[in-house]
Amino acid sequence: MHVPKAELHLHIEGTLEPDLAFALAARNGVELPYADTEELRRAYLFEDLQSFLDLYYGLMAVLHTEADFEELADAYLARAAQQGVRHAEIFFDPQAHTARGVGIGTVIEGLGRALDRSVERHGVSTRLIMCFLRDESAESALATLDAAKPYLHRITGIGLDSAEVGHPPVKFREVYEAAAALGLRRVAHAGEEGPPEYITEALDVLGVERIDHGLRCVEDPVLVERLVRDRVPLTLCPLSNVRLRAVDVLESHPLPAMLSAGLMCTVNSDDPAYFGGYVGDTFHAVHEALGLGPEQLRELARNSFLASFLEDDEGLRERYLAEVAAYEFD
Ligand code: ES4
Ligand code: ZN
Repeated sequence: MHVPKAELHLHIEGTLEPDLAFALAARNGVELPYADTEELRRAYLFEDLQSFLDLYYGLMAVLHTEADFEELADAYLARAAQQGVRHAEIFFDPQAHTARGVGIGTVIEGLGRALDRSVERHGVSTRLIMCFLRDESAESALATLDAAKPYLHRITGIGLDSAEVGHPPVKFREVYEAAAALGLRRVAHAGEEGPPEYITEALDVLGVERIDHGLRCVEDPVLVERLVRDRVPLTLCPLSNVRLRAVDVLESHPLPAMLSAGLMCTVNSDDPAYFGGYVGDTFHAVHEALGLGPEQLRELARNSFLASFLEDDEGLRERYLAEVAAYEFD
């Protein structure tokens, strides 16, 4: 579905398509534990978040050079443009690479090379959000923030991802305070598999401006009331929720009820190479499975630009919003 939209919840490592993974494996002399792309695709039967993460971190072994990261990001931006994405705020996981001996500069400069040419090549504006792995220590997150200091001109904000349960937001209070002092914007995954309390804690303790996922807020009416009142954006990822079994089937996703409740929802693809669709496909899927019509799809698209970190270019935001308003659904 081509309505102009911003993608706000997208892990660049989750855009690694099997074809590119095998090409990079060959180029870098990495042996993958799958015979071919078919066998790899057959491994995409996830039980939960952790079973996905095991495969996701494993496949990253093919990413080594700046050129690899550039190619990964450029391939995503090309696909995103085809799906109506005008603006992308892209997550990356530096610790998943530095733990394998790949320098943080290689990661950021490689991604940065693709992002620098994105407007000209693909018509997609971009921002970069550096995520910390919440199943690693707070000290590791602080060291990562420190290592990123030479590259902060490329980074708009920080996020928190990976295995959620047992790793509450408060664990990262210090690194979020340090990032805020550096002028970085703050988001965090919360309420994907973790309880609604993690959403409250991300807001109160980490000072986040958006909640990534936030799905489980629906279990707490008082929290929903707060999120509605404060217009806290939620970056929902319905196809991810189905694949990782947060919901049984797409038809039972609470998105329509969340919109009706007045929550500021956006829809996003999360890890599109793994979860069966990019964000245009996701818009199409929620239209088909949940019966969302033009009015709601336009609201989702509008929310995506309202929630994006475009404060440094309000003219661009206005242009995007005008495009959404003028779009004709067929
Ligand atoms: C992720 Cl779906 C999801 N949840 C948490 N962390 C992640 N990293 C990549 N995809
Ligand atoms: Zn995510």
